[in-house]
Amino acid sequence: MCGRARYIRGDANGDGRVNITDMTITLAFLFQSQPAPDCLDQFDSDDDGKVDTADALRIGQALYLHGPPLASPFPSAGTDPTADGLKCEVASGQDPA
Ligand SMILES: [Ca+2]
Ligand SMILES: [Ca+2]
Ligand SMILES: [Ca+2]
Repeated sequence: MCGRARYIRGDANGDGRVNITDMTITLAFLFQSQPAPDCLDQFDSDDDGKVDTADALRIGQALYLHGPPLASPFPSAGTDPTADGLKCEVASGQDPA
């Protein structure tokens, strides 16, 4: 089901923090054909329903250039408030809570 899993926006590697590593992982996913994560919404930093280079830049803006914080769910985990085509599923065996 789309949008049901809990995640932190921008937290591409799912370690509970959003930092430069997540920028790197987002770019690696885009340009180095890294496998898609269970939750693509994590990569959608600007919440426009697409994953592209703007999402990696958006993390940098929020963290280092005093840009506005990322859209909800951030900085705490939650569900996507805006419906889009990105899949966000919790891997089997994982508790979404
Ligand atoms: Ca992270
Ligand atoms: Ca985006
Ligand atoms: Ca969304």
